[in-house]
Amino acid sequence: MLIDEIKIYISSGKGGDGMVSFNKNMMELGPTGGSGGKGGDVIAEGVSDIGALKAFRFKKKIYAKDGENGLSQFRDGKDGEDLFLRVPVGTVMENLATGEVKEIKKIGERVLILKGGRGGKGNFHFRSSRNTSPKKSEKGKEGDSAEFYFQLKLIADVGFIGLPNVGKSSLLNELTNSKSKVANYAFTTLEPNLGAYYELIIADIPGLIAGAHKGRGLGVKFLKHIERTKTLFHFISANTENPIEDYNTVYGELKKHNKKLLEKDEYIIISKKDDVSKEKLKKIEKEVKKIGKEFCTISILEEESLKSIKRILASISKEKRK
Ligand SMILES: Nc1nc2c(ncn2[C@@H]2O[C@H](COP(=O)(O)OP(=O)(O)OP(=O)(O)O)[C@@H](O)[C@H]2O)c(=O)[nH]1
Ligand SMILES: [Mg+2]
Repeated sequence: MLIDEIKIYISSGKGGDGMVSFNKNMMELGPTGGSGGKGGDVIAEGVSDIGALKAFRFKKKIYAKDGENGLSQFRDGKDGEDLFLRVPVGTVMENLATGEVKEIKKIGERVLILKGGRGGKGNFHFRSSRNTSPKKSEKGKEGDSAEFYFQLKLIADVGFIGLPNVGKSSLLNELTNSKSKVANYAFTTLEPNLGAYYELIIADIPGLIAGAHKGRGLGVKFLKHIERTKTLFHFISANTENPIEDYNTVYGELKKHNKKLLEKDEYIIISKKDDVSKEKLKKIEKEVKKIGKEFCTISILEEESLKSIKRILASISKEKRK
């Protein structure tokens, strides 16, 4: 199961305390207390694995290492190691204590989540001409801690949407080296799959049905993943009885989930053209035309019709590069 949201308590490391100590050599009675090391930072790092949040599934709390205390003989404490959290690209991270929201947009991108506490100064740092043997040192600063909500919101260039069983995964597999499961029944795809078509990321979203926005079927869990998809390919099967109704069912779910979804560039893909007679196909195309959006008719069994999809993808690529 795709883990696409988690709540977790995170704490950065505490700074080490400064030391009070004096040179034991009677000839030179100076302060020698070293400073504490800095507490470890907590840093999120973007990875391509969309399932990476599952690593946190059973963790309730995570801590970066504390800095070590300063020692005598001018020895400073070691800094606490930084803690790296590997999260999928598209993860939005909210600090529930402050409301601050940060996100990871690129593979390899690093974002500071919580800064470690500063180390306290040892008494060596408090020497002066007036006070040559200070007994003062600082405590290390506490680390920061808060509960966080991490939510994966996929960033894809193209999202495949539609009712179940309309051939979304089949086309994804055809165009990319994704191995999305394909079968002749509803809800074959249980969680989004990503594929790369040259520089475009394509997301195949599980089938949507009426009531998805209220939690029917699987769709609602994934509607949020369409929010940050630039272009939608809206699939309608050529062997449907009522293409307009199919279209409106999915359109209605998008609208009820978030009206912004309707502002995306959208292409209608009439799939499985090989599965129906020429007459039926004509009729479907005539009806789909009434929706007033650009559409193309395909079969994954025909090289020629895949070319029309590839042309659309090429124009999206070109737009992206601009
Ligand atoms: N004849 C024909 N069958 C197709 C075509 N594309 C897909 N199919 C078949 O349609 C069925 C459903 O395909 P999927 O790709 O699993 O459909 P989906 O839209 O991903 O379905 P869900 O994951 O349930 O939402 C499978 O049996 C496919 O082999 C096509 O162009 N022509
Ligand atoms: Mg599928």
